[in-house]
Amino acid sequence: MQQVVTVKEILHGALDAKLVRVRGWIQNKRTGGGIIFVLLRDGSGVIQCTLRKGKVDEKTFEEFQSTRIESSVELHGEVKTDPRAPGGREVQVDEGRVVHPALEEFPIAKQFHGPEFLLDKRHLFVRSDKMRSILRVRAVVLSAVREWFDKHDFMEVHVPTLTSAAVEGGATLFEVKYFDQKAYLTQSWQLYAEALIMSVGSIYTVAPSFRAEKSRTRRHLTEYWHVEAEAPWCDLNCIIEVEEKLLSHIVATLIEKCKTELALFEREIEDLEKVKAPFERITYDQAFKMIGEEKSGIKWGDDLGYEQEKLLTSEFDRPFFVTHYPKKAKAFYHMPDSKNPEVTLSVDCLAPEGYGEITGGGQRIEEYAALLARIREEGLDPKSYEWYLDLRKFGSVTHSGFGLGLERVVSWVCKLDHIRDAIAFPRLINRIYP
Ligand code: NSS
Repeated sequence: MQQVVTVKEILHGALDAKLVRVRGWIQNKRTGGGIIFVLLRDGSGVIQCTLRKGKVDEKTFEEFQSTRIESSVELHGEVKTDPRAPGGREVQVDEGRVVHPALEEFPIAKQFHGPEFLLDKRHLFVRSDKMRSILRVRAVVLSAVREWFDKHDFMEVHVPTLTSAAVEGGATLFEVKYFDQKAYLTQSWQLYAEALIMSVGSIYTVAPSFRAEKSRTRRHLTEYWHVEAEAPWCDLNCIIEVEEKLLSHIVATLIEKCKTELALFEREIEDLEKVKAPFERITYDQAFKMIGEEKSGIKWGDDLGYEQEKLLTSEFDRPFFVTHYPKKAKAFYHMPDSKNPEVTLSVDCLAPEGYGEITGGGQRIEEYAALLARIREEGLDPKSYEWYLDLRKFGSVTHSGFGLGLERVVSWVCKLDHIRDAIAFPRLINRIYP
């Protein structure tokens, strides 16, 4: 039997004039003049396959004529160069079979469907060119992340998803019943990471984080993928350098490996070529002035939300850092600036064109007494943070870290209108199906 080859191998390999067997799903189909044109999708790509009356037997021709799109099929034929075919090559079929015919009309047609309909049919919409391209961009971002960290001696480690205390404040905590105790879904690996750097040095993770975000926005999921890093002997400046080098590497990798996908989203390569370390840095104070107090709709000390970041980032054409956020706007563990203790050694990276925050992090409080005081000041229960406080008793050092929201990065590079499309099955305030 002829070995099965992938569409990618046919389109990019030396398979011209060869006999091949392919299998996949009928993405589209049209008939005319005794020929059926099948667009076959197999996961690696899409290729045109032609079934000619006379070249395939009568029964096969009729079977393919009546079968619906998204039926699974297997085809055998010869690879031919044809400039009219998408991708420049087609398979001229001599044998074929329908493996499982689609039992109903595929509900997602070419016509316009509203977002809620497409979310209800997400299990089928993931087959679209758009979703397949996004999933590939995600995968390439993550492989670039791992490549960069491995090369720079950050070790990948994993921590629990079920936790006993908040990292980023109680307002967005998901509570779960843990036998006869209360537990929470993790918001961030950070507190465990701070324990592990004293064992194995610089580290990173790729894991889901959970936020019970109660408002509907274009950039909040309730479950998202979090790339986080933590490093000992590293101050604010050091962690900013890690972030800008990592982000530059991610973008350079996308330019190299995702040209087709980026073109589909009309993301210009020139936009991405500007993303090179070092990135511009501004302080929260400067950002607040740039937006203008009146236009910002917030008071000094408030965190920058979506609206403020939209105003601010429309002035930029590449990512930049905002540093030194007020204590009030940030979680308890951020190190106050010794020059002005009202602000912290914190940093967010903001993507341009209105996208806003893609990373958040900074330098952590080192001293036991200072950390305990901040926990109390925030009205948190020191008992819940006993083990975390313990870390400051046994050889504390200057250390910093950050978290990068994978879907935020994908939304920005793919110019998506809404973060829900940056993940296969989004979890949103009003959606947990399918
Ligand atoms: O809350 S963060 O700003 N920071 C932390 O969780 C730190 N504990 C990370 C650290 O230092 N290890 O979240 C980090 C990033 C933020 O910049 C976003 O890109 C992303 O996580 N993020 C989200 N993405 C999607 N949906 C939601 N709801 C969300 N919340 C944060």
